[in-house]
Amino acid sequence: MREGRVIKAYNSFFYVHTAEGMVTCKLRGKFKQRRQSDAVLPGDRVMIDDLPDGSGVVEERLERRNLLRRPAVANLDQVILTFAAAEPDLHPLLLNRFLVLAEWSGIPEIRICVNKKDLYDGDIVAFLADYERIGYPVLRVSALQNEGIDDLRQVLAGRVTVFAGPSGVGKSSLLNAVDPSLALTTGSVSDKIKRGRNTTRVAKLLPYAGGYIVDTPGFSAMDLTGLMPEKLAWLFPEFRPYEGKCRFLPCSHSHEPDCAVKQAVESGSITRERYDAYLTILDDVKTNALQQRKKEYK
Ligand SMILES: Nc1nc2c(ncn2[C@@H]2O[C@H](COP(=O)(O)OP(=O)(O)OP(=O)(O)O)[C@@H](O)[C@H]2O)c(=O)[nH]1
Ligand SMILES: [Mg+2]
Ligand SMILES: [Zn+2]
Repeated sequence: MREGRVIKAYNSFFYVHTAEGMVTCKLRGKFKQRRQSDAVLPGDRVMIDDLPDGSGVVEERLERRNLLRRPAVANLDQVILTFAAAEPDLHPLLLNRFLVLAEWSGIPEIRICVNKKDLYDGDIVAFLADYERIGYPVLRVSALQNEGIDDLRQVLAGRVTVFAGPSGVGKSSLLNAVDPSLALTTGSVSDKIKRGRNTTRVAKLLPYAGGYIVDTPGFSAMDLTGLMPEKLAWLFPEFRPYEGKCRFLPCSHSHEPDCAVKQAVESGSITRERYDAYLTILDDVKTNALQQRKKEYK
């Protein structure tokens, strides 16, 4: 047996990248007893057996470090949340939903990348300085003018990175700028709206500089189904120092008096924007949890 990494799943074939090259594999029967759709995913590290015809069989899946659910990709080192300075505009609430999703997925490094710098005069989205202070590095780039692309190459080398963000922000364009041989399909925003679908559809790992890149289809609705409301505050890293310091325990940091998080908002150590995003997302997550329970009750 030898080790490899699944870079793409298509029909019932799994394309496994090994030290000796690419092997097209089928899954061993035992995987089919589980729900096959998530038994083995792109990004999974697997043990394969070679068959005489040059194809292979996936015998084992090694332990997963983390999992992004939509699109499903395992074992990521970092996520680059990509937005545009304009067309489409960057909305803080959307950014915050992506940040929560990335934190929840357990991806160790989270970066923000603002593309289409060329469409924006002056200080590119100054409010992002607040996010840098929290610990999310921000890259300001333009795929069109080839600006900041070297910085991007540097953070991609040797790591498994997923690009996520709304449709039309230029994720595929940026990756083509990083490495033209990737030759990803891009499209104009208006074309996409007309066709009602995204340009990028299946998640696959693209080998790049000793690591891998995953281009994902843009999505606008973040799926936080299954997230427990009481877990949400932990997904805001700058709230963590106040954990356990409120008068009421547990505290949802919304209506309770003597709340350490609310005091931090008053004193300015937590921004109003992040706190408001927290309250909005908390409401959504509570509604989700309630609907989930109703479903189970039926
Ligand atoms: N002005 C400007 N336009 C850009 C830039 N980067 C990409 N675009 C344009 O933005 C549109 C969308 O680009 P894509 O790369 O397809 O966007 P995407 O994020 O991959 O979209 P999905 O695959 O649907 O999620 C295309 O028309 C690109 O030409 C940029 O830096 N500046
Ligand atoms: Mg794309
Ligand atoms: Zn509190």
